[in-house]
Amino acid sequence: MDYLKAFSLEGKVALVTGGSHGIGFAIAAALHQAGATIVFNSTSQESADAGLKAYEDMGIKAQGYVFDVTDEAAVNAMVVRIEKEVGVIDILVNNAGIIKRVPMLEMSAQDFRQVVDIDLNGPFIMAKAVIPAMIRKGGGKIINICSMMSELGRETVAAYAAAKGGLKMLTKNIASEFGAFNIQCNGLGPGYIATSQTAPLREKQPDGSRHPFDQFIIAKTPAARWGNAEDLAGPAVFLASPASDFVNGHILYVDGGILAYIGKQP
Ligand code: NAP
Ligand code: GCO
Repeated sequence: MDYLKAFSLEGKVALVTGGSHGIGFAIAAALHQAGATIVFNSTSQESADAGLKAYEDMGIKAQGYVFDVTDEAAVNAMVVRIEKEVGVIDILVNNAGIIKRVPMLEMSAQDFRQVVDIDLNGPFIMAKAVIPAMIRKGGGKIINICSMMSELGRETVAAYAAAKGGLKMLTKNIASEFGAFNIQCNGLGPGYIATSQTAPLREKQPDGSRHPFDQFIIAKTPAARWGNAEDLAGPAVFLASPASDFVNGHILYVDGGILAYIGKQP
């Protein structure tokens, strides 16, 4: 068997939600390099246009669509439109997500619901929309972007941890329910990655020193560095490709070793 060919995505259509920048963009760029046609969505035309420009600057002809992953009617309509304009979605990367860092006793139920809606209900709605055509086509790949918070908690991220913990179990359930249709659903669990989402945790202090949380993560990570979005590229290509056809319901943590390590003695 030509093992390298097993990583090819030639002829595949990949939809990456929230793919205009950050982790989604890096994953989409890697899937394109492996041969996939890239489709992504944003919450605004402005962000979609910025994403299209960024893809173009990399020589990638992507297709951008504007819709909210929590809006089931819009998602269903957009999936039909993408199938008409681009083709059946072979690979879905549920990347879109938000975080609200608020102490639990100060967090409103509305804010809690919004995080869970986008980070957990969104992936459910997206998967439900693409699975029927995957079944008709004979299979597909779903990659849910989980988190360290799929396994661990910390102060101020109750909603996010609940959502990402739920996303881990949704991943296992989709794998269980649709494995017989040659659909593999796995999770990617990034560690602490330097994107706009974590920028507040890395802000320099007024005296020019590193943010305390920045120092904490460096001490907690055997690799002694924050991850880059590009660190997720190879694992994403693996989970999107035939190379992982017998991998199902697995959460692949790409965390520099955080989950394995008690942390450096201060
Ligand atoms: P980011 O830069 O904030 O990007 C988030 C993306 O999600 C944006 O493109 C945004 O779209 C999109 N989005 C948000 N709400 C949406 C909605 N309702 N409908 C459609 N799209 C929506 O974050 P990131 O750091 O790249 O994170 C991407 C994913 O990785 C998230 O699920 C996050 O939880 C997860 N993650 C991040 C880290 C990390 O350390 N950064 C670690 C583990 C997991 P717009 O383009 O319209 O803004
Ligand atoms: C936080 C961070 C984390 C990362 C990521 C870790 O506030 O703790 O935002 O949640 O974003 O999810 O895997």
